[in-house]
Amino acid sequence: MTETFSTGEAVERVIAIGICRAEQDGTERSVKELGALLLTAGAQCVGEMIQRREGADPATYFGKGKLDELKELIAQTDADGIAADDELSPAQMKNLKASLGVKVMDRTMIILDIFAKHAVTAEGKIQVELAQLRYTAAHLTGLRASLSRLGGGIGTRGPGEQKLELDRRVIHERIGLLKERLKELERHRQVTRRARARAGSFVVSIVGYTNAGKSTLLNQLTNAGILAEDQLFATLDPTTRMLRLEGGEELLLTDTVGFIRKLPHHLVEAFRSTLEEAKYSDLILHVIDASNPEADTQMAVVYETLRDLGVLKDREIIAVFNKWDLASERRLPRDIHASRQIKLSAKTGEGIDSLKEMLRACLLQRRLSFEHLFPYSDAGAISLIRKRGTICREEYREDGIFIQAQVPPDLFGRWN
Ligand SMILES: Nc1nc2c(ncn2[C@@H]2O[C@H](COP(=O)(O)OP(=O)(O)OP(=O)(O)O)[C@@H](O)[C@H]2O)c(=O)[nH]1
Ligand SMILES: [Mg+2]
Repeated sequence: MTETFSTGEAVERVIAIGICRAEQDGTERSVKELGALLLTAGAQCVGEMIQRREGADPATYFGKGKLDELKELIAQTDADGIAADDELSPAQMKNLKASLGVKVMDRTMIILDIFAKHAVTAEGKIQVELAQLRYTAAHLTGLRASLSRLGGGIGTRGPGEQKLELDRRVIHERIGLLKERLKELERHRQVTRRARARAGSFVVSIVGYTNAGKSTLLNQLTNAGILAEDQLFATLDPTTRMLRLEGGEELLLTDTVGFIRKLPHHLVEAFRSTLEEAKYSDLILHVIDASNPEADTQMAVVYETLRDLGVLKDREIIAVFNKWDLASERRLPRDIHASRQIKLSAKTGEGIDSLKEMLRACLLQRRLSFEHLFPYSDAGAISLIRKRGTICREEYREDGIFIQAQVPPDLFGRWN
């Protein structure tokens, strides 16, 4: 993970806490991941604490005894705050603050904070702010009590470092306004999608767990120059680039926001149109960090999210086992949804050519054999076929130009 240097303000010292509800439920890893999220948000994770119990205490999250232990750890590590791995209720926030005397946060607040920091486009910023406002509206009493008097620092920053709004009336007005703006932007996105569909472009979406290497892969394939960093949620806004393959075929590749376990539902809602991008694609590249011991779980999280978004149905998927330069010794998990799989390193470029061949095979599979006699005056049609398909035979006959080609379905329909 990248080291974080603070500018001015002291780096907040936070303890990550979680509840283990059953043996091997992944809590330990999830709390570790929360530590990484804290680091990405600009804080320092100075300790971890997990309690085994059937469920969170509705009043205080941890049970009494564990809470005392936590108090001790706070004193020992000189922590400024705690972050729970589950979304806290307003009552839990209030009570924890009263009992511990430090800032109280949860996983959702940290993720929202990172999203706010990384949002670039107008749409991204609106989506984050909307998610944040909805979260705040649902936790208002808890947040008022649980944040420090000044109300600043991590977990409280909106896009553009704007401070968390805690006035209910202002929040609701703002939600209304942002929803309207977002609708407008979504309309634009639909227009772009329709234009792509009309142009018959072959559209490929890159999806995967955060930090799996999606942006690195798109950069490697298309020299896109997108920010790729050892950070969680480096990318929030969809970026689309064209890739021209060996045979001259073109396809559109889109890289977008990554997934994580417990992705806050307010974020999923606000980012729905961005996350759903994959719904409008012909093919999905599922990028997996094969070097991560958690690859199995991460893969399951990705599929769960895709299913929730209604993306999985009838979609062709290639499993891209990335970071192969670090993982060649590892046993690969099985991606049961993928029809093809490939191992590569987006960083070194090893295996990229094979992926391009695979993409080409998928694209050509969608093509249909086509024969037609074009009048000499219709040179435009032939150049279109050359651009979008592959011409296998071209004969200049007395009555016109005879073409035999492999073409995408929409061109096939045009002259048949
Ligand atoms: N060793 C190695 N590192 C890689 C490889 N691919 C990506 N990385 C590194 O993994 C980190 C994350 O890469 P990104 O491309 O930003 O990942 P992402 O999936 O776009 O992440 P988010 O946008 O945060 O969801 C970066 O530090 C990359 O340099 C690879 O094949 N091998
Ligand atoms: Mg990225």
